[in-house]
Amino acid sequence: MALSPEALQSWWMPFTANRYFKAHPRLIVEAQGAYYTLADGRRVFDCLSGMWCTPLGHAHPGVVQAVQRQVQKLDFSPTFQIGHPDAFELAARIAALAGREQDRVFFVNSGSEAVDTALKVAIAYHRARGEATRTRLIGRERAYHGVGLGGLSVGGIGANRKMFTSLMPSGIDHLPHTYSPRDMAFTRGQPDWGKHLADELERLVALHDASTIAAVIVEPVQGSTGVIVPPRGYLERLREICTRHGILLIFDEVITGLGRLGRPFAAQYFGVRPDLITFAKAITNGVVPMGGVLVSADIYEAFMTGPPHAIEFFHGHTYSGHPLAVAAAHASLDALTGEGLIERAAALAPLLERAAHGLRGEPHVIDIRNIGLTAAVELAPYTGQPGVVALQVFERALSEGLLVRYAGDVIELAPPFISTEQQIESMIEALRRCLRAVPAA
Ligand code: PXG
Repeated sequence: MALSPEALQSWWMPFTANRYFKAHPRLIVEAQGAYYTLADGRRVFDCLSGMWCTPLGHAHPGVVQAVQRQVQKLDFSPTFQIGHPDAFELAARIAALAGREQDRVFFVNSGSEAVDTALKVAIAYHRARGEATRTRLIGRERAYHGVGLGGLSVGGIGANRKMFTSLMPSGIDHLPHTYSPRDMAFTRGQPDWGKHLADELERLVALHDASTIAAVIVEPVQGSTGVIVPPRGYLERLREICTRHGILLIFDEVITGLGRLGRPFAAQYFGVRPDLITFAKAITNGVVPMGGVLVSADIYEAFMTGPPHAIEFFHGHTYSGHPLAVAAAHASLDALTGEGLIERAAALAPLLERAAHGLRGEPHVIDIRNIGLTAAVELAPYTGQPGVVALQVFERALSEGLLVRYAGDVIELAPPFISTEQQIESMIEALRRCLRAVPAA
């Protein structure tokens, strides 16, 4: 099935080179397990689990049935001043999985909404406690926190930000990113170099004064800018500094949440306890949009003042806690926990590490990074043409039976947790063939 150029005209596609795409369309028509079927009938292995959101693979029978049943039973329920039972149970379940039973969970519909919600909670929390001067937010270079105005502001990707500076709140600052190829290229897991970069937060505290700072937000592993793994001791140090100065620490776990590192949340993997955790994507296996924020109980309690009939937090979305998303999330958690898939991700991680690092020395490759069940292969850009070598690998990969994702000149890999050892090895061998096939310049 091919669509005519006219048929492709109307959809202005997100984060896509629309003109190039419409001249070279690539269409997916079906998905099953770890594979997509393209419009021309080719089957391709899903190297990034959708966009980090389908660890169970596609069309998981438990999730499919749960959504089908739910749409017949309760297709929509308002959630302002009324609720439906399964959403309460889901919130408790997520908190328990995170080892944070006392936490509260605020449901939203995407990672971007989760981030903006977490930032609003942080600012409102300080105000509720009488520290209304704490409004400054600190993000990090190279961070991706979605496309909401809060997430853009704390984000650190210039191309995403530059058009919209007039819309961003003032009072934002950024920590340096932690990627230094000179000091960490080809590291397996966490680099030993770079813990000292957390001390930059002390510098920002000295500059702005702690009394003006509400929160620091970081992705424990920076995902969409190419799997940048935190240096050993770095997240721990950020936690210490935040605690010392009464600053909230937010982990944006939209990518790392629900098992990617082989533990339910990266906070557990690193043994660091942030005050708030955002999640999205894998919570419903990508089947129905959902996101959320885990909020520690003391933060929630700070809002619970005023008369009991008064709304405590003026925030929410029509689709917060949507019944279909809740059903998909319960079924996804049933599969993740019942089928031991988080443990499986942990068990596959060393294999992915070994296989991915086996690409060292292949053409174009200037770095390989990995942690949990994710890895990245960074390629030397063609002179003056950023992104073009990765685009060529991406296109070549489709004919080698792989759907890879690239950002800049980094190939990101995050296979589904249901992958077999054989599939992961084949994915890397196919990628090796692509690297060899793509011309040098
Ligand atoms: N925070 C983080 C850490 C993310 O990675 C978002 C927020 C925004 O989520 P929504 O649901 O609003 O898109 C993200 C999204 C990639 C890739 O190729 C990564 C994302 C989205 C699409 C592609 O790595 N991350």
